[in-house]
Amino acid sequence: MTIPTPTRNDKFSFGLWTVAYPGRDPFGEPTRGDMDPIYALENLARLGAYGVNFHDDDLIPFGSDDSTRTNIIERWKKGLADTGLAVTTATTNLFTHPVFKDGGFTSNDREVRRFAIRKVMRNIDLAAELGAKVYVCWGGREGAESGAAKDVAAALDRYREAFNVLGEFVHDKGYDMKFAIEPKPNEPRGDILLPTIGHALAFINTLDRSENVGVNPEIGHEEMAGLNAAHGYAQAMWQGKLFHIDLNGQTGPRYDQDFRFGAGNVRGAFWVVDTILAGGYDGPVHFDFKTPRTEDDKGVWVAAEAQTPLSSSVRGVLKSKCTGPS
Ligand SMILES: [Mn+2]
Repeated sequence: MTIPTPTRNDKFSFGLWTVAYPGRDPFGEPTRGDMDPIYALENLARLGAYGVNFHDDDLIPFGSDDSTRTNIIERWKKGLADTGLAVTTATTNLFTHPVFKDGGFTSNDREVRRFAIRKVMRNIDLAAELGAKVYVCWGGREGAESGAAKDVAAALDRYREAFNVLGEFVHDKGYDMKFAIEPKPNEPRGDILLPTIGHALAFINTLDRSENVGVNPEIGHEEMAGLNAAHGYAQAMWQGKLFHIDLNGQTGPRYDQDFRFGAGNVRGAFWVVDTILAGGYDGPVHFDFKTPRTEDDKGVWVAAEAQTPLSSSVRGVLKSKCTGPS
């Protein structure tokens, strides 16, 4: 079987953080230097990628002054124009800075909750300007390690309030943009709120503008909880809520491995591709993985390139066999 060469029509997209990841892990310092974001764009375009996405702080270091921010954004826009890459989604880093140690939207500190919402709004404005149609929200710090550290009902009230405020914001601004919640069961918190696709779907039903909020499931996050990722994707589609996808690899219930797509549970990966194609998903085919801790960026591009064949091949198989519910 010939391995297809990726083209823009395949709609492959990559997080800026996936290739610019310097190889830091909880026990080890970075193994590579920082990567220039424009260099990342050029290489992704060379590999046949369609789009890219980013956390605010991936592009603009936290605390940058306004003129620095403007200069970075102008350079980024030029890089996008030169490479032809689309900005498919954007998201907010509400987890790295110590101010978010107890979460953003659900922090027990009101000042932190307000700051988190403001940080998201600022990046939504940029995302809209760059043409992103989906805004991803991963609540990585919205949780606790101790049973008494967070009143879950109060935290969910606050989580809902944040989405209601942001939903009004997007509506008032007239942006053509939807939200996609990314569930995860744990890590970096001991337990994270909205831990699975099912929890997120139930929560979304309580929002004022629920029609504008869906999910962005990550294969590895579902498999960390021992769940069948394809079944979760299928239910999200069945409810009209699969707004974006994060493809990667995971070997069963353990830490969040973020392997390249196709590594780990390859049969599970096959069934995810089958499910989303049979269900008619036509959004970006997005990879959210961590490249291995190689000593330079050569290995980064090998890993980036290595995951497109599975989704391309399955797509080809499905096209020829015409599968799916009839
Ligand atoms: Mn992950």
